[in-house]
Amino acid sequence: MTRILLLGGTTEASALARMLAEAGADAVFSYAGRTAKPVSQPLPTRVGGFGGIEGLEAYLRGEGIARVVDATHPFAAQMSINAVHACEAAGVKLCAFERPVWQPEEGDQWVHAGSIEDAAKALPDAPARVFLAIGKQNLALFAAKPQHHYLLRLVDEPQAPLPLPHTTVEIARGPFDAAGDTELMQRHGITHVVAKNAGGAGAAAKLTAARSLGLPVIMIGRPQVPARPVLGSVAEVMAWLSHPAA
Ligand code: 3Y8
Ligand code: NAP
Repeated sequence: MTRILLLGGTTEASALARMLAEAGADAVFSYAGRTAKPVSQPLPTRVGGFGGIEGLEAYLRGEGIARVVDATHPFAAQMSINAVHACEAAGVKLCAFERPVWQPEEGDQWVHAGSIEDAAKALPDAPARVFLAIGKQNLALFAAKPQHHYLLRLVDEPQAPLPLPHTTVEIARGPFDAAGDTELMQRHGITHVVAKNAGGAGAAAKLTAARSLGLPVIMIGRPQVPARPVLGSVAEVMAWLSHPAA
């Protein structure tokens, strides 16, 4: 039986986990341990980093992993980089399970930012009310623009003081819906949205809300990751897993 490591943390990873569990696959689900109580999965689950490329290679060898599916978020670039190198070193086949980038639609007012730093620079100088929907890890980059009021949506209550002086914190895990995000943005008088081009359905609600409210979105492009086979659906990944030569 081919032993599979599923690098998770996204809606796609959870959908694949359900399919693998139903198929009785010998698979392990992996979380980084970023959140206090991650959603439970129908597969044996490990939580926490592996210890860099070497740690992941040792894990692959020690656990007899034959296939790795990288279904992490497109902004989890370090994990994806490590997976490419560790799988190469351990002679394990790897594929990525990734959702396509969001494309602007009729009525969208997107300002493209090449990085999270560029997104902070793209905000106006005059005080604004910004829905900063990028999570918690990169907030310090926006301390360069302290004059704005920031609406933050976080998975867990912040444990440390936030690096921004004017904030409102909304604790929510997602996936989100357009009606809820429209109401949230109206209630807070939002004038700008900052988003990562995550793709997928779980975080797209704020884009629909921004469109209906006629608000600009500063859209952060994805970081570069090394080339590896990329599949776009659970069915394609299941087929890849069942073909020894793939
Ligand atoms: C720990 C697992 C599932 C997966 C659900 C998806 C959808 C809801 C939308 C907004 C944007 C954001 C953030 C977001 C979404 C899904 C998906 C997705 C964005 C959980 C989860 C883990 C994480 C980590 C967390 C990050 C943060 C990013 C919040 C679980 C809920 C902003 C990304 O507090 C922290 O340190 C949070 C860190 C990485 C980005 C950041 O830099 O702060 N996700 N999110 C995973 C692990 O430990 O390995 O707790 O249950 C998973 C999901 N978050 O199973 O249905 O698939 O994208 N997650 C972004 O897209 O911009 C919220 O608010 O609109
Ligand atoms: P990252 O910056 O790419 O990775 C940093 C380190 O975290 C990795 O080197 C690895 O540690 C560990 N790690 C990351 N994902 C892991 C996983 N699934 N299993 C085990 N270890 C993991 O990652 P991140 O952006 O912090 O994302 C962390 C998790 O949140 C991932 O599961 C990702 O799918 C999920 N997520 C991230 C975002 C986002 O915006 N970044 C959005 C939604 C969900 P070692 O080097 O020690 O192995």
